[in-house]
Amino acid sequence: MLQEINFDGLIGPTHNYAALSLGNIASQSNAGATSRPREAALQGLAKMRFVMSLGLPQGYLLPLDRPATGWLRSLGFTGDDDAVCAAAHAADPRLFAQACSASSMWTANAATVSPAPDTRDRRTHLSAANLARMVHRSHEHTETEAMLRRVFAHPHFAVHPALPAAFGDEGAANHMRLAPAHHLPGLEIFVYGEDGGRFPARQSRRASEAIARRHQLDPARTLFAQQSPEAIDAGAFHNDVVAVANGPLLFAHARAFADPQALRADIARLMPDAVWLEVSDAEIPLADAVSSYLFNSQLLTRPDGTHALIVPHECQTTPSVKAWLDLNIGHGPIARVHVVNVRESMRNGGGPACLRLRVAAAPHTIDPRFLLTDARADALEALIETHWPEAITPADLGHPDLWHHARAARAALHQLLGL
Ligand code: SUG
Repeated sequence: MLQEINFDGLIGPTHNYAALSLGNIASQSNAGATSRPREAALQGLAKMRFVMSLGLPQGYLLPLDRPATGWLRSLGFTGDDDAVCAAAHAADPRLFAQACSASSMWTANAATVSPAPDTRDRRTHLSAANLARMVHRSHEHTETEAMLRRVFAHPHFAVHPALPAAFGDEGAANHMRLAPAHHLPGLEIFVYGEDGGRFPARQSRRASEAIARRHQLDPARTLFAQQSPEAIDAGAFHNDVVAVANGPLLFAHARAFADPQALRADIARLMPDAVWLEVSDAEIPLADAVSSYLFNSQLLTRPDGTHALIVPHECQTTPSVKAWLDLNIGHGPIARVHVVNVRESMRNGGGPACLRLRVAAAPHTIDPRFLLTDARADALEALIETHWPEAITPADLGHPDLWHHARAARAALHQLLGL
């Protein structure tokens, strides 16, 4: 039986604030701040443990190899790893920061996933995302694809490489699925942006259409909706900053989509039982939705069919959001709210939903090394305590100590997991 399994990104030892993402307000406004990779990784693990405590299987994906010396070599730097890093840092500090980012932690951008009940060949299709619009993320996909092929090696899955870079694709962050339950056929909704605003639109419509074709989706049960340009301008660089779907419920800000009426009508026509829960600008101004990341919460189905919302701590400290939650939770489709602290990730624009790739799968089809147990979470915590740097300042990025630290952390992690 297919179940929801969230694959969270283990937050890597080079997590830092380099202001690499134009259009991502948190990333831009924390430029140069001191990051806390150890705390970040422990916060991420605590969230995974919490979701597991709600009765869901929990998976994880590993941090990518950073500094990305292979990528730097492809850009002409030569020598051993330290020589490559030193030369790149001296020649172009921003480029070097783009090689150091731990941005693969946001696994909602690792791939788009179409579960088996929606696809013609009844396999679950995953397409690695090219993340082509942001330089620091554009080189994630090769290693991500290799990891996906390992985790989802069972013949039940079809893993596809990233699309050509001409068509920006950001993975599950711009994709939603509505279905009566995870194991039943659903409606897949691809949300794309159009350029022309003050920030780049990361997801192109052609990329979304290509993914739908590759995943063998039924065109009659596939929708393409445009992100509202004003949401992108307000900092919703991914649709999942202002909308989230789970089961038959779509929870979104009123200004998330360019034409919400049309989308709502299409959904009602194709899935009359779908529930559209919209929050108006009067209840929560768009700017508060973006700064609190209310819609970047994890929406989970509880055993009784009601929904639980896992919100970042910032929702409690944003008055309009707190008031909305106090008034609405327990009096509508969302029965419960749970608060998690993912502050280190939030400061780079990544909330609870950014940190997870949702896959509907049977746990026995997953490589067990990528599924969390309490014992493995204990072991990972101990490893992080020993090997993850406590703090990284911008100057630290150029220091060989950090590169060595990151390599040692990765080797220890691979050894722990038997990889
Ligand atoms: O791509 N931040 C990520 C945040 C991704 C959030 N994911 C989803 N919404 N699904 C991004 O903008 C910032 C890195 C820096 O500035 O150092 C960063 O990459």
